[in-house]
Amino acid sequence: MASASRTPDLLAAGAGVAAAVLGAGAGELTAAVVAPAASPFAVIGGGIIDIAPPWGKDLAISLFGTNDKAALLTGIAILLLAVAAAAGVLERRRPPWGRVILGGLGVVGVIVSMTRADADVLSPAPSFVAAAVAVIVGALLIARLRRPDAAPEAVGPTRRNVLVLSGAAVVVGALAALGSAAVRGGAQAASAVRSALRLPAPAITTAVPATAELGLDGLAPVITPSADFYRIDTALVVPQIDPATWSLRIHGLVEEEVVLTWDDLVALPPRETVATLVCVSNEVGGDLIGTARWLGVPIRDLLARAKPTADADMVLSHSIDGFTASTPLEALTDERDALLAIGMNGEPLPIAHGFPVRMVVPGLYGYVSATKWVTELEVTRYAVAEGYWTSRGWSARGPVKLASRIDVPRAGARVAAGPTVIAGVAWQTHVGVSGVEVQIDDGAWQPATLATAISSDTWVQWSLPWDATSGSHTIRCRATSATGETQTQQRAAPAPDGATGWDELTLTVA
Ligand SMILES: Nc1nc2c(c(=O)[nH]1)N[C@H]1C(S)=C(S)[C@@H](COP(=O)(O)O)O[C@H]1N2
Ligand SMILES: [Mo]
Repeated sequence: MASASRTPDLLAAGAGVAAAVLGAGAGELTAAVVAPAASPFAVIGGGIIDIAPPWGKDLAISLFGTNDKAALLTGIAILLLAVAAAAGVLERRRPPWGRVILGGLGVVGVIVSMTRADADVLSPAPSFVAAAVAVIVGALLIARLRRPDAAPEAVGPTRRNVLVLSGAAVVVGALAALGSAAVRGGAQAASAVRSALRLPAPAITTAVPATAELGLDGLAPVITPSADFYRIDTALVVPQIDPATWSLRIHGLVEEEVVLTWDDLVALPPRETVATLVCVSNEVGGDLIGTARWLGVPIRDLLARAKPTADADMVLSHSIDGFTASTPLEALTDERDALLAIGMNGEPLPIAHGFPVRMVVPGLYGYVSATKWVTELEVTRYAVAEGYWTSRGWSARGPVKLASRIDVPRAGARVAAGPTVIAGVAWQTHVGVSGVEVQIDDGAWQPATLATAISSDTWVQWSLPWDATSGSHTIRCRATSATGETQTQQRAAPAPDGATGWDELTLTVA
C-alpha cells in the first residue's frame, strides 16, 4: 500500500518540524532571558533585511505596508518549517544529513547573531540553544523511525510513540514561545521608565492655528495622533533603551569630541516644533507620512559645541541597532529646527518611534535624517561614508519632493449627487506649499482653498467644494510650492529618491 510506505517519511517530516518548533521555542525563551535583541527569528530576519536588494524594501513596503515585518517573520517561519520537514525525511533515509541541515541552520543563526550591530557575548546563545535542541530532539525521534518495528510493513507502537512525542514537542515549543513573549514583556524596562518620565516644558513652542484643521471626515488630521503615526524601520526587535544608560557621542571631524548624557540633554532648554515626517518609500497617494509636535533641542547647538572642521559636509547618525543616516551638515546647522527629539505630541517618544532620543529634520526624508534610538553623530564627508540605505542603492541626499494627496472622497467611494467636498493634504517640508489645484475629469484645473499652514515644515490641508453630477468621475490634484514649482505629472517610483506624479482617483456619483 503506497500510503503505508509513505507513513514513516510523513512521520519523519513531522518529527523534523516538531524538533524545529521545540528548538525555536527554546531559542526564543533563551533570548527573552539573556539576549532580548538576539531572538533567532529577529536575528535571521534582521540579516535578511540587511542583505535584501534595494528593490526589496520597496516591494515589501508596497505589498505589506507597515506590516512588512510580520510578513517577513511569517515567511521565515514557513521556510524554516519546510526545511525542517525535509531535514526530517533526510535524517530517516540518510542519517546524519538531517541533523547536519538543522545544525547548519543553527550555525547560520549563530554567525548572523554575532555580526549584528548590537551584538554582545550572549547574542549567539539563543541560536545555539535553538539548534542544539532541534538537532538532539530530531535525532532522537527519527532514530526510532529507523528501527525495524517502524518499517512500513511493520505494525507496532513505535510509530504511534513518535507521533505522540512529536505532538508533545510542538506543544512544549509553542508554550516556550508564548512564555518568552511574557518574559520579554516583563523585562521591557524601557516602557516602565518611559511611563514614569516627566519631560521638561518647552521654552519655545510653535502655535497651531485653529484654522490649520479643516476637521473633515476622512481627511488626515493636521496633527497625527502618535498611535496612528506610520512606523518604518529595520528593527525586528524594537531597541529598549533606559535613558539612564543612554548617551550621545559627537565625534569625527570635530575640534572637540562631545558626550551628552540624558541628564545633560534634559537640562538644556527644549523647544517644541511641529514637523511633517515622510518616508522616501511613500507612493503617490500613500500614507507613509505624518505630522507631530516634536519636543527637543536644536542639533546645531550641540554641533556648535563640537565644532565641525571646515572639510566636513555630512553627519552620519548612528542608531543603537546599527542603522545609519547621512544628513547634510548644512541641514543640521542652518536656521531650521533640526531637533534631537525626546518628545512626540506631548509625551516621551513612543518606544517604536525612537525612545528615548531620535532626530527630526524638516525638509529631508526619514531615511537620511530621522534616526531613531540615536546614540552617535559622526561628523564626516559624503566622500568617505554612506548611510544604511545609500549603500543599498538609495540616493545619498534625500530632500523631500513636492507632493499632494486626495483624502476625500475615497477612491471607489459612492458619493450622492449634489454639493460635496474634495479635500486632501499637500507638502514639501521646509519649502512650503503656495497652492493646490484640482482637476475633475478633463476639465480646467481649479484652485483649491488651503487651510492655514502651521509652518513651511508641515503639510497643509486643502479643500474644494464640488457639485457632484451622477456618473463616473476622475479627480486629480497637483500642488505648487512656495518657490513656484508645480508638481510634475511624470510618474516616478519611490526608488532611489522619492516618488513623483499626480494623485488621482476614480469614483462613482449615484
Ligand atoms: N534606527 C532607525 N531609525 C530610523 C529608521 C530605521 O530603520 N532605524 N528608518 C528611518 C526611516 S526610513 C523613516 S521613514 C523614519 C520613520 O520614522 P517613524 O517610524 O517614527 O515614522 O525613521 C527613520 N529612522
Ligand atoms: Mo523611510
